[in-house]
Amino acid sequence: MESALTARDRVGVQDFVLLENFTSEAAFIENLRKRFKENLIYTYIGSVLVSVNPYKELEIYTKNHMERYRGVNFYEVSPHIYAVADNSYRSMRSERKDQCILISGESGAGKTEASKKILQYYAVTCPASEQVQTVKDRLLQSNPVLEAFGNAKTLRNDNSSRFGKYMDIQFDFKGAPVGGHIINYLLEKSRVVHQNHGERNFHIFYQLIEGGEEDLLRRLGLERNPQQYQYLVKGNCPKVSSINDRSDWKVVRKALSVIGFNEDDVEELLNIIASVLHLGNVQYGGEEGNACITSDTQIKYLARLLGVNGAVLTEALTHKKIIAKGEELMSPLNLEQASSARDALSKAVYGRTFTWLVNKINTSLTYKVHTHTHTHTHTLVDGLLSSHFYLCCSFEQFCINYCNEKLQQLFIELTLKSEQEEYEAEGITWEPVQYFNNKIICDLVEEKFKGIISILDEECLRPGDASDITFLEKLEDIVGGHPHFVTHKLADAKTRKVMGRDEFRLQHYAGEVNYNVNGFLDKNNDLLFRNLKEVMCMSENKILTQCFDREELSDKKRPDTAATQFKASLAKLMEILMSKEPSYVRCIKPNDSKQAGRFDEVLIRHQVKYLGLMENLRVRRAGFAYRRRYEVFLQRYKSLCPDTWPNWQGKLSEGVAVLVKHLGYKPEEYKLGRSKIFIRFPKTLFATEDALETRKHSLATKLQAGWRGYS
Ligand code: AOV
Repeated sequence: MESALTARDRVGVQDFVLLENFTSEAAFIENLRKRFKENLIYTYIGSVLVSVNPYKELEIYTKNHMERYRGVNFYEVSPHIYAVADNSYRSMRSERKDQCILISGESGAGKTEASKKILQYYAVTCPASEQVQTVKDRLLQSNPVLEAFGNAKTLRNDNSSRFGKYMDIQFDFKGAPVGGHIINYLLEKSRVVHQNHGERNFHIFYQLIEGGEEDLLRRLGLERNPQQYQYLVKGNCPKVSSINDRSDWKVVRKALSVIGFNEDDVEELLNIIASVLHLGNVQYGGEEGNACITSDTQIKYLARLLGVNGAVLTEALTHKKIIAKGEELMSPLNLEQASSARDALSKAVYGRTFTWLVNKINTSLTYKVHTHTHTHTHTLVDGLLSSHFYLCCSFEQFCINYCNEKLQQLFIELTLKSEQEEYEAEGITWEPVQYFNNKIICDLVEEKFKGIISILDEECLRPGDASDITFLEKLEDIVGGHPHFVTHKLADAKTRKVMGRDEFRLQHYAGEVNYNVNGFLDKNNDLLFRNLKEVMCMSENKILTQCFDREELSDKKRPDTAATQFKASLAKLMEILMSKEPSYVRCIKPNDSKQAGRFDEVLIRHQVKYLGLMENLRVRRAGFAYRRRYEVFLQRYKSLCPDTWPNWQGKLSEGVAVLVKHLGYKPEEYKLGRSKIFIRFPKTLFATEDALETRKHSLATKLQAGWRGYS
């Protein structure tokens, strides 16, 4: 039998708080490596779960595994995503407090998979009536639909979510899931019209083209060849070995019907998807710089599929309506303006349809019976800080990194808060911990009037010569002196070498990121020419009539900019999360080549840093490495003391006191709280674990000897 000591040598510790040298990043990574080699992809930092993507199917998600984690304490079984799901569920039921599970990590680290595992766990283990079964099915089936429309193949992940997602599941008093709600954030709309080399557009386009039935494609005017479509050829990557578009199409079609989409809904939805492809193929030519559409083939399809007038659409795709001296005039667009108007329309149509889709799913998940409910929330905010810091980031990445900065702030605040609360609840003196508060960076981005978003908005609203470069200059004027901000002009000679003149650099909590201001104004404005909006408002497509509201045309007020909308939705998200009890899953990507078994230390060290794991561990270890409820501690170790074995009759806390005294714990090594024992150093606990192992070993030997005696 392997002793506890050698097992620990081989597979590492299952909770980082038990690392002797807990401030050493090298020791942290070594522990992760040992476990990864043994296919132990999960490790705790206290109650935070760290997960390393194995890039291969592991036999750890069976029904048996689910059963093993049901109702079991965190530390009795090896770390697992099911333990987090189960604990969170039980806290919700026993403490009647809303819960949330926050899953973070960079692209391809395993967030989506983690959230699916949690959903599956609930689908299998929670009680179910017939009505509940429908909700469970719909919750599960919402995934393939959202993935078809919101995920795409990127260089970093073949199935990358290109939007942030927050999912809420409501449970009734019996603990059965009875409803759900999804909020989507910041879909990467630019992907609809452009993809980088080696990347694809959203899956649904390829699924439809590869899997769509013959007469469906005929009706939509589509050919079964993605290479025919301008919006699908930019990345030069129509096929992906890990993706089967044809079979995924079937899955999505089925999922749509489970969720409650009728044939009409599906038809209108596909009309839109096909329209976007036709729009992409609208080509411009023209004399004297005025754009005109070279062939009306696409317009004919568009008119039919969108239910709009072809001539009006053609005009809107080549002209801009301006109001001069109270009169409306149509001013022709040049080639470049016309192409960008067309692309803006495609992005708007796709983006709004996606939001419609999410709302439609939400309607199907709406909880209809009014009884007392407890909400259990899962949050997945996708696309954490790019690990390629040297690459220059765009407006979208700026928003995502701002979101990560906020989530990190929440994480630090809540971890510290819960530590502090636990110490107080247990009557143990709290020892304050020093940590980096990233509020200063959040303020730099979001502060009213003086923050980057405000400055950007102001440039977007300013008539005249406002441009991306004037925005950069304004930044230099207003936040130039901020310790976390620098530009080429303001930088020292060394930094200047790695910065372009059209970039600014933010010192995020996790590292430095350069942002190229190119496109910031346009993307933040996110404007659609008025006449294109008018055409869409006239559409007879039932989905588009819900997406383009006529009121938008009469509204004189400018809609909020993209960054301001995002800031508001983030503030709302933070408020929701603050009101719940959080659990955390921190996902790590082991290598950039999506390979099983490869542990790329540089890449991992980087993630450990920007996920703030060392900081997290430091906070968790500030006082005591280990804490357990009295009954759990006593149950596990009572055999080591004759006075507590086999049945301790008195108070639990007294039993534990007797036990640790017998084990020779020194007063500075532990503290007894109201319901838990706190142990300061891992070595104390290891000595006890080893004693337990030795006892089991000698018992087993005795038993064997006895057995032989009888035979
Ligand atoms: P992400 O959600 O974190 O990226 P995913 O959850 O999509 O990453 O994971 C990427 C790929 O890694 C999956 O498609 C699986 O092939 C594999 N994978 C992840 N977790 C596991 C696991 N537990 N077991 C086996 N394979 C796994 V993004 O959505 O890009 O930010 O935007």
